[in-house]
Amino acid sequence: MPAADSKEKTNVLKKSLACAAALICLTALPLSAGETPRPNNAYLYIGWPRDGQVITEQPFRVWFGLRHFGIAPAGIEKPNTGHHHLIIDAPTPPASEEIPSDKNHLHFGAGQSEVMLELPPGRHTLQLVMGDHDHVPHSPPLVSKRVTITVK
Ligand SMILES: [Cu+2]
Repeated sequence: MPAADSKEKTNVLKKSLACAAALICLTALPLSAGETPRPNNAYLYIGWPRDGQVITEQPFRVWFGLRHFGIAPAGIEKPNTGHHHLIIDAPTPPASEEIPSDKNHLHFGAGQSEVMLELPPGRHTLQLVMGDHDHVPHSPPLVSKRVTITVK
């Protein structure tokens, strides 16, 4: 049985090496988020419209839901706070960079938690991202589920 025994030892060694390599890879990854921490139980969501909602009246109200986290105006550095960004018809912005400001990336730097929107007819996506005092997502990023709506 010595052959089987040594094969087993080799397998164990291979597994340990794989674990060590994985750990090194994880620690060698560049920062994938901003520098501002946030609690793990913080939760961001779009209260309305719901995913699949058909919008028949414009403008329509979009409201932002936030749990276990606070709102502070842009420029104010306070632990466990940030301000909302609404991403319209665009992918989730990079986690380590300042969120762009354009018609697809709306900033609510005064601490607003809702907005009246008017969009052209068709399908649209909405997603919320919290940003810190510098408009950079927190670590890890606090992002809502993306909802798809149809504007008639
Ligand atoms: Cu911002």
